Amino acid sequence: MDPALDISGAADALRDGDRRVLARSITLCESTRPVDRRRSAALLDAVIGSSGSAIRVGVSGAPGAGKSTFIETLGLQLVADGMRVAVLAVDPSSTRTGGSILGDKTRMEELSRSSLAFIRPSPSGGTLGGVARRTREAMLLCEASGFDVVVVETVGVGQSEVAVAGMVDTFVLLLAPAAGDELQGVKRGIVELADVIAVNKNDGELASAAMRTTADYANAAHFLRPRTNDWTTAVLACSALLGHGVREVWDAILAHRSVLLNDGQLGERRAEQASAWMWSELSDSLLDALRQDQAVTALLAQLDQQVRAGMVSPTAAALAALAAFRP
Ligand SMILES: Nc1nc2c(ncn2[C@@H]2O[C@H](COP(=O)(O)OP(=O)(O)O)[C@@H](O)[C@H]2O)c(=O)[nH]1
Ligand SMILES: [Mg+2]
Repeated sequence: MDPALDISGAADALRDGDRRVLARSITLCESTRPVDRRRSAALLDAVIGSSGSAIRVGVSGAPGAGKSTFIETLGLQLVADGMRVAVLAVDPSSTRTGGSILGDKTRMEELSRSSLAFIRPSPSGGTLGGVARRTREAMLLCEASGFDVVVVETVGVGQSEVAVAGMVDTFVLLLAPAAGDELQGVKRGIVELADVIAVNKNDGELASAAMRTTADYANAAHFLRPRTNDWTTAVLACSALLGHGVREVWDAILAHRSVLLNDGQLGERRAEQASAWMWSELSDSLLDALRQDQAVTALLAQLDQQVRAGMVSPTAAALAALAAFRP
């Protein structure tokens, strides 16, 4: 816990753009201790009215596709325009490596030196659900402290991409050029989530493969059913390394945003996301409470044995555990 962080003072400091308080507030949100959860909920509640104004962008793609490089190049272009850019990572795999990809200081070094940028790596440890929740909360905190753009980077593990698509306005899928005609190991469902597809590494020896991949996806885009009305998934080639085409990807993000804004789709999307967040928060909290109930956990240990032995059906066991739960 961070007892020195006074909640109403922190809310004011956040709105004044205090970076240290922003970092500490995110740390508070990462804590799973019940007392910290209540404090972070109070803080989020205090700043919710100042949130919501940022352009929320998700960037997904297989490891090595160039997401970090792309976000740094884009971020540098945006801060050069005077925009404030926050970068968050959703990387549940960082539990395995003990450090997140973004945490590696060789990444986004240049962007992190900008006074207009804020880069926050994924917390190590925790489930995807936990990491996703922390990222949503961090996003609100960044917005409250005045960031114009929040970019969320995710690693390519299917589920985290779905989680990120569920918290941003525009979801960008970043692909590396495919060798030959092989379609990449990107699941169709993920491609369908994409509002913008960017084929990266359109440079040097990879340029012709990048152009082929771009053409393949541009063809495929006509058969996709985009999540946004009146929008066809944009497919572009870029080189994050050289900075070519990155501005055009940003323009596509803005074009998608203006379609969303046109007829209230942005508000609808965000309302859906906020509602889904509440329900998942509720089910997580309920499960936590259930697991902390000693009578229930004792009963569940017995039931688990009986379920494994085929003596009790899983359905009956779950109902019995619920019936014993008296919070
Ligand atoms: N040729 C080329 N290499 C790139 C480009 N973007 C990234 N890379 C390289 O691809 C590797 C993975 O990049 P990184 O940004 O860490 O990918 P991430 O895992 O998706 O975040 C690094 O060696 C980068 O230098 C690009 O536009 N062109
Ligand atoms: Mg990365």
